[in-house]
Amino acid sequence: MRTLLRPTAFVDSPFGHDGKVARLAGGLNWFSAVELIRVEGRTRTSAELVPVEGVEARFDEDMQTQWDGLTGARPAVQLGERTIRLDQPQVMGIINATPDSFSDGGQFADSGAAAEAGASMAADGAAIIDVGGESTRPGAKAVWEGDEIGRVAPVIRQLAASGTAVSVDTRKADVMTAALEAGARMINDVSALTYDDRGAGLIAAAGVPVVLMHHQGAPETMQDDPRYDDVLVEIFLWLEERIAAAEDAGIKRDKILIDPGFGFGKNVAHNLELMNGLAILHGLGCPIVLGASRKRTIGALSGEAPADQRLPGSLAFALKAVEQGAQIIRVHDVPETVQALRVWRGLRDQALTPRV
Ligand code: 9MG
Repeated sequence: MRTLLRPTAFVDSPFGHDGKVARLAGGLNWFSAVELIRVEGRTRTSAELVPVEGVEARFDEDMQTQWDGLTGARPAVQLGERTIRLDQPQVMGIINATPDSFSDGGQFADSGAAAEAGASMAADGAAIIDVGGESTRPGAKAVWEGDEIGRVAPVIRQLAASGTAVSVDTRKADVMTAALEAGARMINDVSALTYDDRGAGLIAAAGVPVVLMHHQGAPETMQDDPRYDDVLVEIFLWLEERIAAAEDAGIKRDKILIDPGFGFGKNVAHNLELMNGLAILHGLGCPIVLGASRKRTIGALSGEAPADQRLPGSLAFALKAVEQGAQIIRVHDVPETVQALRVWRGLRDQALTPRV
């Protein structure tokens, strides 16, 4: 049996709450209560809501480690020359260099157009541009490595040459190698290094940050009736195992980012529960990346709005994610998201400014 810690009851500011609130992951959010979720195997057996004040007296070693993760500051991540601060939310812009539809962020005439779109996202305030050459939408088919490299490498080369911080969205070691050679300085692997067993070693050797994303099933079939006993608990435990596997392969913990994989083997109810409880993942001590932009759950909640009309829903999820302390938000619509997050940031800064 073990107990997982889910921060909740967020408060505007710590003023006047000495010892009764804690700061979430060194960011802009403070919480006043913790849900203690007792777990046997992968199943929740009970839950208890307790105030932050005095909670540490109840901790065993495992809970203390989670608490240190929940409340410790996240150091900046380094993408080559670029330092990305994680004490405030950042935006990762999506460039899909796929011959796919607009809904997946693709449909660029050529690599030059894709690189220009990426550069424009960076100018609009995206800290990182994530370049992918294989669609991982539900039902998508795998792409041959050679084709994927041909799609992403020229875009990455151009973007990196202009000084942009670039990550590559791929599951394949050969694509990772080609992308790093072209100038990518981060790997975003939706398989969390389960697809290609050569990935972990090469990432360790390159010393670049990696995003480990939760998923259930393969993209081809992942939306065929996904099931969980407890979505939050299972994602937490799964990511914990993937972090341990990455560390065993030589990847330094401070190079690991985690992502709950919104929509990857999850139905609408799973995605909503995940967003409401996202902050539990800070207990793993790694920065959180979250991508809900234009995803199907938004359509399901809005009369089946098509993907290119899901900006308002995407913004709602982006704001929810930063309320839960997510550090990096992966989006298609960069200027709109940057503006929404700047307004959110202004509100937080105001609440955190002491009155004299
Ligand atoms: C490639 N890709 C598509 N959706 C994603 C998500 O939610 N997170 C990350 N990290 N990558 C994604």
